[in-house]
Amino acid sequence: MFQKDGPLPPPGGSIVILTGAGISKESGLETFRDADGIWAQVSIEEVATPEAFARNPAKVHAFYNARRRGLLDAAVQPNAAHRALAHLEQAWPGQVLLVTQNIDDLHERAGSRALIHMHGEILRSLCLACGETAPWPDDMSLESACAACDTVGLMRVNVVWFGEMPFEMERIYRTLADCDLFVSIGTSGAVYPAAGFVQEARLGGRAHTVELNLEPSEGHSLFAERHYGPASEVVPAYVERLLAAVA
Ligand code: BV8
Repeated sequence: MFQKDGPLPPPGGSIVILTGAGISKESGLETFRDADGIWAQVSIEEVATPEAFARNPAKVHAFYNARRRGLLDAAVQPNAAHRALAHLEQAWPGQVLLVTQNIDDLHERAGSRALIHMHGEILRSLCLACGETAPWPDDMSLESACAACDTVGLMRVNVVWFGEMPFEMERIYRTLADCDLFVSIGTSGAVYPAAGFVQEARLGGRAHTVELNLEPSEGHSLFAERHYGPASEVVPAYVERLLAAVA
């Protein structure tokens, strides 16, 4: 009963979209919790917490250096799902805010502009000495120096680890409370606070909630409408239905 097409937002209505690793899978990037995912190869406690970085920074640098190089491989390109969301932002006669848990830059490369990287960006650095962030496409190590303050050995990748506060939460919660449509794409609904956004949207009282995923997420029962399949198929199809209503 939930797989059938649901109501559409009013033309000019506000849309909030949340994406996770599943939207980048068909671009060749690994997810986290699929059987062949990242957390099947290495544990969160070893590479994705501030304690892990304090304990063994070289191991954490190596983990992110490998993922950064993977992202910069010419074979990794935005797919039809990334492109459909960028098109929606341009063609929809209302606000579209894209909140991604992903630390890749595939949404930007597809053309999305109204975008929040709530878990940060693997292609940016953060200096623990002066707090500056900057583009960082290369490997990072304990020998890396900050371009702003020249300090060596206190550079980290500008991502949000477990136990750290995601970015722009105030703005995200405000936009969720006022939206007419909340769409969750390619996420297992395992990580908070992102996994709670569907509840925040529902509490706002107006939002229709849609899950577009390969399979039901942990929070699937909280969504009023659900469509399952590869993102490169279900996302363009859903965007087409939204835009047909305002053509
Ligand atoms: C915080 C950046 C508080 C780094 C990441 C118990 C209960 C509730 C919460 C907690 C708890 N214990 C601990 C917590 C808090 C913790 C948490 O939620 N832990 C979980 C494990 C229980 N959360 C935090 O620590 C967060 N911070 O709570 O701070 C706070 C309060 C005050 C002051 C200070 C702090 C921070 C969480 C952010 C951690 N960083 N990433 C990096 O990337 O290396 S999280 C990581 O998981 C990624 O960001 C990822 O995006 C995120 C979620 O994963 P998904 O994107 O959903 O990916 P996943 O593989 O899980 O799922 C993929 C989905 O795609 C699947 O459903 C699959 O079916 C689907 N799919 C696959 N292929 C396709 C597809 N869909 C479509 N098409 C396909 N082709």
